[in-house]
Amino acid sequence: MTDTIEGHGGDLALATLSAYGATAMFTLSGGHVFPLFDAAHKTGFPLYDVRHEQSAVFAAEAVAKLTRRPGLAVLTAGPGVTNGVSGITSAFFNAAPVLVLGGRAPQFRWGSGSLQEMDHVPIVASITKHASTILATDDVPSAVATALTAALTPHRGPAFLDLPLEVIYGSGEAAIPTPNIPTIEPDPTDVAKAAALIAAAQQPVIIAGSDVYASDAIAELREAAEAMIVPVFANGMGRGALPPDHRLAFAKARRAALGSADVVVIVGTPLDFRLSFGEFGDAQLIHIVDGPSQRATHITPACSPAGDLRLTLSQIASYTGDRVDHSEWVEELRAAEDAAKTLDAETMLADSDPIKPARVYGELRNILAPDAVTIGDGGDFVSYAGKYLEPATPGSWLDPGPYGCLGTGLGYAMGARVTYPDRQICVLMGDGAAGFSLMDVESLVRQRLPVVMVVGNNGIWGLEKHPMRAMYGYDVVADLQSNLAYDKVVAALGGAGETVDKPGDLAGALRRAFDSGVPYLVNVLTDPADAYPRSANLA
Ligand SMILES: Cc1ncc(C[n+]2csc(CCOP(=O)(O)OP(=O)(O)O)c2C)c(N)n1
Ligand SMILES: [Mg+2]
Repeated sequence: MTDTIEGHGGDLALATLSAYGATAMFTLSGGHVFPLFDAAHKTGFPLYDVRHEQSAVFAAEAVAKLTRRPGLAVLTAGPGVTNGVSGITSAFFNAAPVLVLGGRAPQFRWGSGSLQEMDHVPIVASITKHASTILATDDVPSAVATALTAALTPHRGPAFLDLPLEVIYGSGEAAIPTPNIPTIEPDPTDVAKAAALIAAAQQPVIIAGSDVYASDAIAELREAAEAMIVPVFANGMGRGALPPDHRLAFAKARRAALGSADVVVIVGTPLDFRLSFGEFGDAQLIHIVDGPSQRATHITPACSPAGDLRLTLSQIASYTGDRVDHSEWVEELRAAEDAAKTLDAETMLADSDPIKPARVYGELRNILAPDAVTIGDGGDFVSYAGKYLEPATPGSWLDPGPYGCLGTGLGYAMGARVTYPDRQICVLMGDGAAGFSLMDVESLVRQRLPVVMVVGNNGIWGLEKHPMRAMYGYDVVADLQSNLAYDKVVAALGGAGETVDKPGDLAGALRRAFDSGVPYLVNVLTDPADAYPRSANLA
């Protein structure tokens, strides 16, 4: 415990959040939460506002994912909180340590019909690691510390607290707790078994996911892969874990690798639909997770060490037993990887009319810096981004993850820009997805947060239209207006942009976008007939 401090509920909450490493507050105004604004205003704590509460939570989620520190969203009572529900769920699926503080109607006359009087806690209970109401101002620091500890303890996730009007406006006095986030030690027997299986494998593969970055275990992942000579693929925030030119870094040869692997090691990501639910033929499966709650229940791996990923991976790296030399396997996969890359390089040059999404990424790759943060929000257009962009820095790729919520784009962009004032921030949006958050360009312009938006404008909800046609032979409710000038929407909101309909004009437009220093939208008219080749859509 540190010194006792005095103040209103907002002061006590923010002082605790600062002690736990929070660095920015995202919000949309409401009288129920003014004391939190007052606390920020008095202390110079960075405060950003948005045009829809879901963007505030998405921004907090981006900060949490990028920085591994608490993201903070403050939502006013009732509709403020309910508008944030998709964002909270997204943080839950993505294990992002976000604290959402809600305003709340006064407790002392609960039931009398105060404005926006509703109990938020049951609504968010199933999508948070902790949700409760603070009933006394003196309790604010300990309650915030409890919620943040839950959020920051692996497996991470969001927490929710609401503060009744008299609690947030009332005065109190309490000590600010010292952060103490527990480390979960993996069972050494599980880790030894995993290491022995990898060492004895003929053709092992590692797939590393977001929790490797969230656990700050990138260096340990590399040490383990190098010590065992195992090819590494990555998804989510794990992308870029190994530099693209590393001998063991792979992206394209995944199908070949999983098709003939005898041991598959999945680290820091669930065995969900993105990883064929953990079913890899006859291969033995090792699932390394950051806490027991993440062990799969639908499949039984050969072993599943659960605990701090740094400890698990460094223990695997220091395995002292005999091991098979996997160099030949790595070289075989390298040949498959190179062949796939050559094919992709040709596709990315496509000089077609209308423009193919692949060409957009072919041009973007030449302009993005190695540490650029790229954000995907959309359907097919973003699937192509996943395929063609190669993040070179871990923690620089933000996708919506397994919750797949459209509309994260500008919230994530705000969080990324606030986190990295000097990096390129590039949001890739479908034209459908853009509709969910484009009004927040106004928030970005007003608060001087420049980002580049690239819209793949095919005039359809592509990822739904093509599958529906394939299923029924027709489609409904899958069209948008063609050739809309989304760049002019951005210009009207104080930013800038341009429309591109010829592949040869892409490079110039993208350069102007990054040079502009304002929110800038490159509206690329892409081919509506182009469908991302995918094998499964829903399950
Ligand atoms: C909030 C939300 N609503 C609906 C969906 C279902 N959905 C998934 S992809 C998609 C189409 C996206 O269209 P667009 O952003 O234009 O990208 P495109 O596929 O055309 O490239 C839809 C509607 C979703 N994932 N999230
Ligand atoms: Mg579209």
